[in-house]
Amino acid sequence: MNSDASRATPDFDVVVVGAGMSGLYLLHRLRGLGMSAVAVETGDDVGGTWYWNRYPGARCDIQSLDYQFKFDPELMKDWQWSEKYAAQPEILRYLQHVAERYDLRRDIRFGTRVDHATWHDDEGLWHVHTIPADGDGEGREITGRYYVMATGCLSKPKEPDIPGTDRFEGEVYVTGRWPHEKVDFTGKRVAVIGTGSSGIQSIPLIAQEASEMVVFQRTPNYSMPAGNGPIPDDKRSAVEADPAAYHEAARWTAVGVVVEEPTDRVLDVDEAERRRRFEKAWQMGELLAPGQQFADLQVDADANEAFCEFVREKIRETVKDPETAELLCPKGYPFATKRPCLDTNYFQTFNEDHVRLVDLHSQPIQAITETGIVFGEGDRQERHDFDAIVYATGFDAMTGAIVSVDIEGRDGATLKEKWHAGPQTYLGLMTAGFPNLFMITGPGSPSVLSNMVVSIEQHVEWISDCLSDLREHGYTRIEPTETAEQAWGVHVNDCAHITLYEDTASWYMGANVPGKPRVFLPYVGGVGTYRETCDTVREDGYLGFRLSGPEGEQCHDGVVNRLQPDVAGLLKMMAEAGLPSFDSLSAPEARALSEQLAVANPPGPEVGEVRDGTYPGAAGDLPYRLYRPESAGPHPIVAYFHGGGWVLGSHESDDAFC
Ligand code: NA7
Repeated sequence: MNSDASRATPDFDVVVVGAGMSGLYLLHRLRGLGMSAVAVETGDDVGGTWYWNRYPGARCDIQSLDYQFKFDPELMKDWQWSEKYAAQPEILRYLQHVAERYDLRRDIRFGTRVDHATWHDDEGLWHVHTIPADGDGEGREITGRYYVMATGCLSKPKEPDIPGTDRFEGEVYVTGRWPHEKVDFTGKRVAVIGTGSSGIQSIPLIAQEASEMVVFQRTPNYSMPAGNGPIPDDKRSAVEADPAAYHEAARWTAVGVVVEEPTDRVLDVDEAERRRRFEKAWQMGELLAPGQQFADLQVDADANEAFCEFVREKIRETVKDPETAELLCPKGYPFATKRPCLDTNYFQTFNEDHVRLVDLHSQPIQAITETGIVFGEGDRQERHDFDAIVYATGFDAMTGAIVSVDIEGRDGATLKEKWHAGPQTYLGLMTAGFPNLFMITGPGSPSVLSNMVVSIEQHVEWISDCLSDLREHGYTRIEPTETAEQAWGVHVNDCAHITLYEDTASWYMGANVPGKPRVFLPYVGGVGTYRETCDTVREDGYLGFRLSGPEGEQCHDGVVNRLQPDVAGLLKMMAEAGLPSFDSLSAPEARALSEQLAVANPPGPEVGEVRDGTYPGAAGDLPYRLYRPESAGPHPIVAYFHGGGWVLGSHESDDAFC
């Protein structure tokens, strides 16, 4: 490391990209630490997601009281939310209020885009090149010791991937780049392409104005009624009883919202009880409601399918035309492995005479023309003229906004090249080879699988604490080690492997963008566990990071998460239940405890035959148990060896699994 590094004087301690929630809070924190910072923002005001997504019906789908900053109790006191799920204009007003309350706009360069950013290793500084967002005017360069991408996870709309999009001569709208003035669809023939959250929220409202609407659906989505309205009493009283305790509890939950965490499994309860709970979840109007009824929806395909079928029944009950209802029923992928939605009258909209659903699997779009859309093949080909086309086709999620800026790290390596097969990060916060570059809610962190505000606050606080620590100890550079980064990647994948997520073509997997590598992008281990991990890294002398500065260098290399996630989960549960840890027991005691725990295991599925026997081994007879399916053989054989040595349990304790 070059000791000149710290001596070069940057324009700012920190250059931040983005003035959405992350950028705003980061500016506030850095100011509190006495660090100089500037944020560069393409939009002409603050708000990020809530600045751009102004389409009709845009609103949060985590309850407003949870979807707000908690870092300042005074801020919480002086803002009253009007609805259970606040609409975009209200959330934008809130973020404008935050900007005003903390006088943040003076540190933001609006209407400015970062074009490229280059790390100068000799100076230990980032050179950030900006251009006017409208392309009109000179580029400028800002230098900063630290560079933070606060660019949001769903901020770069997906490039159009339908032939002819630029030919259409009518009105064109993209949900993620909606005009600032109201769009009037009255009396117009409108096409909406895409049925993710943005489509599902906007379709019912656009349909109220349009004379004719055609919805082009590629994948039907699981959506539940939002039940929007005034703030529910139970939520208000839970928060108001002790706001500090409520929000502190949320920070340690799996998703960043205080919810009940059940232990029951779907198929362990009888049909009537299952339906009662599914119905309760449906009526709650919350994305997290199904997971508050049962513990295994995200890990057991049969359990998940039971809930999927319940949702399909609801759709069939709601949509009058059976053919349309069937097309709207999501099939072939588990609930919540694509982002599920909350809606207001989405399925009901298809009962309107002027609304039609086109299933793109049976009638794919052939081309967009000057006047409309040609879809279907052969004798099912149709040509339909429209006055307006709305693209609700989603985003290049989690990595799109980061790699759309040319970021060049040490030795001329670019982030785009480094991430060509998928993002590699340590904790979703930093990436090796790019010193002093931070990401807020980056890939490999809980981000989109959580209440974003809780995750944003956690990242902003970790990064600002880190910068403060570096300053205090005279360090001017920080970078993760290859070892730590690689191990974190393995851990992120290990966690994803025990869920149902990876089998679904979703934007969580990068599958919505042609050519994007199929990698599970967020961290599914949970917000609380992740927070604990980040805290451990810091307390452990920045484990897995290399720090350096004029006074020297420190590298506490290592791996923060060595255990398989399911093993870690079991050990955590045991600790929470007050059980002794295995390493404190003798082998017979540990075996006895293991047998005792196995008693609580539910029975396995019915099989044709279970037979016990013994098999001659070198050291005497070995017991075996044979499970034979009921169907006629010959069957493939799976041998499950319950190993020797220091092994807990036996074939009996793993009976359900076998
Ligand atoms: P999403 O959830 O990515 O939804 C995009 C929708 O557009 C989805 O139904 C896509 O189908 C569809 N799509 C994308 N490209 C095409 C093409 N080429 N042709 C037809 N249909 C297409 O984005 P949203 O903006 O709705 O929501 C993003 C998040 O914002 C949301 O999850 C919440 O977190 C808030 P697909 O499913 O890929 O087959």
